[in-house]
Amino acid sequence: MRISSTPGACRASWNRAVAEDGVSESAVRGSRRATLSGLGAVVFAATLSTVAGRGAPARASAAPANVHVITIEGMQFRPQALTVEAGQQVRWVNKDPFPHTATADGGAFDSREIASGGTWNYRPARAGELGYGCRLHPTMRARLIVQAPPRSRRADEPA
Ligand SMILES: [Cu+2]
Repeated sequence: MRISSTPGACRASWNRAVAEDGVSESAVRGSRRATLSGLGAVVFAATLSTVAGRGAPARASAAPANVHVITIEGMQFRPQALTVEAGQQVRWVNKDPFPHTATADGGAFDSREIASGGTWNYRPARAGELGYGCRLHPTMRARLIVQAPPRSRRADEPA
């Protein structure tokens, strides 16, 4: 197959090949057409995988209904006070572009550094009110209130 010396020449002969319907160049035209459509398929596949790649993290970060999410954003824990039941899962999600920690006063829990975009999970075992903060930014304060599960439900759950 003949290779065109410049992109412009290549485009011009491609356009001519499409416009005309000559017989003499049909072999050349056929191979060019195959190459171009092959390239198109690659680009299309790449586009598809990009779309799929964007969709996947959104699905992965969507928390199940029984997980309580605390968002860390703008140097704040949101909500500032969260009430959960003992045994339920709490998830901190760091949306700031730098790390934070979720560290309980008295050491009941400590996330260590949660990277930007990262999460940390904690399942409080017993009832109580826990003040916590970020070790890196002392102004960041919040509370986690842990209640005992209702007596009826506790009877249903295995010990
Ligand atoms: Cu912080």
